Amino acid sequence: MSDDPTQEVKFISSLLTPPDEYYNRSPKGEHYLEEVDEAVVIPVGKKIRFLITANDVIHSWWVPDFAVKKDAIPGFVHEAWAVVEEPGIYRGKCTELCGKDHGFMPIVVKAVEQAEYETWLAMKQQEALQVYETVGKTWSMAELMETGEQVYAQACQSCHQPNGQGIPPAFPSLVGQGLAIGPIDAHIDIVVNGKPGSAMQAFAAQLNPAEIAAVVTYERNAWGNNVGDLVQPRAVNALISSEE
Ligand code: HEC
Ligand SMILES: [Cu+2]
Repeated sequence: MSDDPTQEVKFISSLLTPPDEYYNRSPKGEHYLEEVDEAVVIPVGKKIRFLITANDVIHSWWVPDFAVKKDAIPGFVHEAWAVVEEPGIYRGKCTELCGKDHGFMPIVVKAVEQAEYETWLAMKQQEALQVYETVGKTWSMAELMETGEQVYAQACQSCHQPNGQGIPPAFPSLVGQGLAIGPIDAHIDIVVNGKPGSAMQAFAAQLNPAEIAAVVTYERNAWGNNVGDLVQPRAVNALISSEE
């Protein structure tokens, strides 16, 4: 991101186009499959170095306006550079036939004046600090349950259902059986890492450690599970950091 490592910020840039558009249930928007929730922000007029890799299969990072097209390969770091003169939104996409979701991997780069870049950077650093503080503090059972309920509603109930009973056999019930009342480490692990080869995805990138701790606590104590234990965010954070 820059030659000053203290500027380091982390974010995930995900496809913004709603499924209704690609399943033809609603009209397609102007930037259909070329829009993301978090653009890569860079300053104009500076030589920007991109370091490109992958964590699953081979992709390729292609932004035609920058004349950059580089394979993104697990275990390798490729580099490219560009100087962007004009502020604006630059769109690209994955250009390697990487798998079934290949057509759903847009790249959006937002080039801005240096001052705007610095504002963005300060905002991202502030966000990171907030997560850091939230993760570091000791949470009460009530706080974990409240946040856990929200996280569950947003990220889990589409499969496991609002009452936790799932839709067996496709989506297992979390009530009175299995990991939700079983060993706590294995329970955290399946939420953090998912279950490869099943619809249970890894949530480590999508939820922060506090959200994961809260949703695990919620599952263990909602719907009559009443296991009575709780998970602190810092324990989840330690687990994730030890795996990196
Ligand atoms: C897209 C559907 C889907 C979503 C969303 C989902 N899960 Fe799952 N979940 C599954 C499936 C399928 C399994 C069974 C995996 C297997 O064992 O093959 C599973 C398994 C589990 C298990 C282990 C159950 C057991 O006793 O073996 C837990 C715990 C769990 N999910 C928690 C969550 C939490 C917490 C969330 C939200 C943060 C979540 N899941 C979101 C589909 C989903
Ligand atoms: Cu790809």
